[in-house]
Amino acid sequence: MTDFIKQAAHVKPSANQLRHLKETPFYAFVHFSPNTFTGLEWGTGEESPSIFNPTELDCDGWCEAFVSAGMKGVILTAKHHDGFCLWQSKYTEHCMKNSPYKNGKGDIVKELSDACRRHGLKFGFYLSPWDRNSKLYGTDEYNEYYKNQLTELLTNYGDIFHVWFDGACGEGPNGKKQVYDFDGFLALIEKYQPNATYFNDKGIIRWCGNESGSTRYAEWAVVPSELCPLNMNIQTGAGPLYKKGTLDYMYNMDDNIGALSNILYSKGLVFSPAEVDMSIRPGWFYHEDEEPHSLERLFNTYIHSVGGNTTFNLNVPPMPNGKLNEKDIIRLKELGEMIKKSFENDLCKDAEISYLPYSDSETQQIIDIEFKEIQEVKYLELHEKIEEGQRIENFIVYRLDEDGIFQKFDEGTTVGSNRIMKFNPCKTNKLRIIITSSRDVPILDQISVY
Ligand code: FUL
Repeated sequence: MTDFIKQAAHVKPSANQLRHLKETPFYAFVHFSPNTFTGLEWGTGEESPSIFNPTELDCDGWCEAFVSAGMKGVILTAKHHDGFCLWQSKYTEHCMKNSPYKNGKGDIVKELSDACRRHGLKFGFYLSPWDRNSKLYGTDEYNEYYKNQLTELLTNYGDIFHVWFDGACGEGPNGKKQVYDFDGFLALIEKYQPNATYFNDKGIIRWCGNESGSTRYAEWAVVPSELCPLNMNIQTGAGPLYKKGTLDYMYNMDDNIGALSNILYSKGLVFSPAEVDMSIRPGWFYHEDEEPHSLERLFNTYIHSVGGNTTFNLNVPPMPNGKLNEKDIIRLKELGEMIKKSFENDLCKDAEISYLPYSDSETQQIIDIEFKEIQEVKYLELHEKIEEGQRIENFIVYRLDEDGIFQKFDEGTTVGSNRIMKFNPCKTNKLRIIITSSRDVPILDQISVY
């Protein structure tokens, strides 16, 4: 048993996963397609390309708004379930070739990827495997069609940081469903963009299980391999073990996905961090009658995702004219300012930090943070040295009160790549963190207090 726990503590991220967690904790999703013009969320595939005409397309404006929120990348729906391609695909007429935009010569993927580079943002794309337009859908030829499109996107638009595979698999125009050749799709990413991560509901970057920004009470990046068979293929070469349906409860609902009780009887472990995806408005696509979510909701989601050992993919849908709505632009700016203001003054810069043993076990530890004078503390931010694996299971936070007694005032579970604790603000000159349980010697490479 102790060997198993130690093994779990040493399951490590790949270089791509590490880069993803560190360099792009927060990025934008952009849902843009004929749905933007019809008001649907799932297009039928029968929409005429002539309706897609964003006459005032402003990709630079999108990027400025994303940068103002502190985002580091953008994922564009290059093709949603309706099958319409936002670039000049050689393999279908259901694409920009037949849109009035720039007289059929437009390429939104190019315009956005170029704008991203101008604004220092990484670029990635969503390519829906489910295609309600392609007549090939439901046959082996569809997989070839999809691979051809994937190749176009992987080879014509510079570096791609993240590829987003939607798990949806509905019926195509001929009523058939498709068996996706995921191994073939992933081989193309390995070949053309070996530094890219990919999102799949059971992949290298795993779905958090909901689309509302809810996060888990404890988020482990080390989870049973049965949950993430694609990841296991890449890391160990073993065959998929997942049988659809068997693990859905744990995958979608379990609040403590990587807890010992959940991993102990697994068939192996993989490193597979979660991504939280939600939209700034109720819909994924723009609808005139919808409003952006409150700043408070977005900020809290940021704290619980970026500060909860996951990445945050926040969708901001452009309007039919190709611009972002002014209310969304303002909300993004407010969010960026709130993040900046909350985390700009790290009180640890002038503090003394000391590490003491808590017990005979080196997996338990006391960390004392002593400030030069009494400070109001609002947030604690911890980063495990995640390249060595995820270890911390539980910790407690105390503050020294006016009588010189340590009072417990918060507690946490997992830390992982980043854990932000939001406190009821309190005044103290000393904080004590006790790591009460860790799967191996805890290694923190950043401690900040704000
Ligand atoms: C889902 C899709 O069906 C939605 O339309 C949206 O794209 C969301 C991000 O993923 O599976």
